[in-house]
Amino acid sequence: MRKKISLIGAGQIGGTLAHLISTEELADVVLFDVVEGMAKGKALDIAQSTSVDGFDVNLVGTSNYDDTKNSDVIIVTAGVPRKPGMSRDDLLGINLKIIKQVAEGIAKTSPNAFVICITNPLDVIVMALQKYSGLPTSKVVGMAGILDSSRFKYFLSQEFKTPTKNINTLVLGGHGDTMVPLPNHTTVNGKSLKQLVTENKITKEKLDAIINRTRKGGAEIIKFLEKGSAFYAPAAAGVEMAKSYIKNLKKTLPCAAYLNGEYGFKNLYAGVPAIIGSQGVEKVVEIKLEEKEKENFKVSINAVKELFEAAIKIDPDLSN
Ligand code: TXD
Repeated sequence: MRKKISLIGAGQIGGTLAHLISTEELADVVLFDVVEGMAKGKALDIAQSTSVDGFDVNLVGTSNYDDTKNSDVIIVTAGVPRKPGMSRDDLLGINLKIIKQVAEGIAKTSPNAFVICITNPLDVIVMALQKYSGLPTSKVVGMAGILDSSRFKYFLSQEFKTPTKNINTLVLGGHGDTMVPLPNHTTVNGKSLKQLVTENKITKEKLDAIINRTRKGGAEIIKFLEKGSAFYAPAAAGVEMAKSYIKNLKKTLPCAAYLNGEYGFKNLYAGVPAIIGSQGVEKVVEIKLEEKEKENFKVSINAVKELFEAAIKIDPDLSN
C-alpha cells in the first residue's frame, strides 16, 4: 500500500516537493493550500506529466484538511518567504499565526504523521508547531541543517574542484546567521579541513569566507530572485528526511530536533545530527565538540531561545 504525504503549502517549495516525491514514486501526494487553485493547479499539472516520466502516484490538490487525513508524512511550508533585506526572524509574527492554524488541522486529521517543518524562522516555528499540535516531539522535526550542510558542501566543492559526494560535513545550531558549520567535522576527499589548512590547500581567510557565505546562503538567492526565496535545495532536503522515515533508512541527518538534555540543553529544538527512521527522530547523536564549537553552538541556541521568547510575547499559549 503506497504511503501518503500531505504538503501543507503548495507554493514554491510545496510544488517542488510534490514533483520530486511524485517522480520518485515515494508516496501519493496531497497538495494543500489556502489558495485552493494553487494546490489544484499544481497537482493536475504534475499528474499530467506521468506519461512522460512514467511514474504512477495519486495527486490531489485541496484546501480541505479532510483530504489530508491519515497522512504518513506531512511537510509544512505554509507561510510567507523573505523579501530582499528581511531576516528570517522578521517572518515570526505572520508565520506563527499561520502555523497555529496548520497545527490544529494536522492534530485533527493526522495525529500519527511524521511532520517535517520547513517554514521560517525554522527553529522557533517547528517548536511552535510541536506545541500547538501536541504531537510527540519525536514526530515533529525541522528541515534546515541538510540545506545548510549542502550549501557548505557545494561551496567547498567549487573551491577544491571536487564533486560534493567526496565531501562530508555537518552544520549545527539554529537556521540563521549563528548556524555552526563544523570545519573539524568536515572532510574533503577523506582529509579534514584542519589538515587542508595546515597543508595550505586552503587559507583560513578563504575558509571563513565560505562559512560566512553558507550562513548567508538564503539571502544570496533572495537577492537574485527578488521575489521569493530558495526552493529547489530546500525541497530536495525535505524529501531526504521524508524518505529516511518512509523507507526506515535510519540516516543520521542534521535536522532541527527536540533536545531533552543532549548537548546540555533541554526543551527546545535546534540543529543537531539526528537518526530518522520509521519511529521518527529515533535518536539525537551527540558528537564531540571542541571548546570553540561548543561556544558557537551555545550562541546559536541562545539566539533560538531569544526568538522563542519573542514568540511567547506574541502568543502566551506557547509558554505552556
Ligand atoms: O531551510 C529552510 N527551512 C528555509 C525555509 C529554506 C527556504 C524557504 N524557507 C521558508 O519556507 C520560507 O521562508 C517560507 O516561510 C516557507 C515557504 O517558502 P516558499 O518559497 O514555498 O513560500 P511560498 O511560495 O510563498 O509558499 C507558501 C505557501 C503559499 O502558497 C501560501 O498560499 C500558503 O503557503 N499558505 C498557507 N497554506 C496553508 N495554510 C495556511 N494557513 C497558509 N497560509 C499561507
